[in-house]
Amino acid sequence: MKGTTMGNANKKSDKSETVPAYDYALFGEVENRPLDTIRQIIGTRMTASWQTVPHVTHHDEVDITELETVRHQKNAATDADGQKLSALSFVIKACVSGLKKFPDVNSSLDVSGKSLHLKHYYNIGMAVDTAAGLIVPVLKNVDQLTLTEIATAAEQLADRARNGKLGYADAEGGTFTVTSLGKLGGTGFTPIINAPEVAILGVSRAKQKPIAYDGAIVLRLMLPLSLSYDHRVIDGAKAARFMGFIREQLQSPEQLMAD
Ligand code: CAO
Repeated sequence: MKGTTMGNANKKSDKSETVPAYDYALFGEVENRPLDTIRQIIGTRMTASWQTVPHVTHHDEVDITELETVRHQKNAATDADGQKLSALSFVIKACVSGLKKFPDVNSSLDVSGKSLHLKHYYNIGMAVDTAAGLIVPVLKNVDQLTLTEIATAAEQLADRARNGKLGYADAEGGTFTVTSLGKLGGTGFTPIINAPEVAILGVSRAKQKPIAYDGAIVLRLMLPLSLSYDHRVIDGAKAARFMGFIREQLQSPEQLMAD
């Protein structure tokens, strides 16, 4: 008798958690397109992360006026065959410095929920928009790379992702992810954490904005950043400190170029 009651309760709960099937053809013509494997994997991973990880997103803006000036100067001085520096390579380098200073952000929660796996390596997942859908290959050991090497590695990895040339190992071992919609626009978004990582940094489009600077209102180039984090592991204050550190790094671009 007890077993039957439990069974019914579970059945009820299953129903309430599922979006009901719908006959869309009742209202007009409908085409049914099967989802390819990548789309199905994206769906499964996103749902798992969204349903199991308590997400919070912290938004901020960084003044990258100086960063873009030094970057363009450096790129103009680089010959045609040389590697140009992308803005994203500065962001990735700043993140690695941040992960070293805030080790919890470079961790994963044990499945028991009772301990953290703190990783002493820095592998940055980079979301790439491809014809097949979103792919997140991983830049390995980024702490051992110069800014120019990060730019080269990111470009090559994105090219391989777009050309369907990635192997399974290319998407493994990430410790933190960066997702940039900068080229496409937007003032901010709430990225879904690439679990079991515990944080992801979203980059939106930099825009000239009037802001108070040295006692005057001036136009500065502001970059919106959005950090989604797993609140089981990272508290809001730590996320704000991590973001503040990233902001300081990006506002000292010469330092990022020198290291
Ligand atoms: N603000 C304004 N313009 C930006 C910008 C930003 N934050 N970031 C890039 N741009 C512009 C610049 O004009 C830049 O050219 P310069 O370097 O010469 O100034 C150009 O876009 C470069 O864009 P890119 O896309 O070729 O290269 P990238 O290094 O910025 O990004 C990659 C590489 C792979 C991250 C990107 O191509 C991509 O695929 N992004 C989509 C990721 C995605 O889908 N995320 C969503 C995940 S959640 O669904």
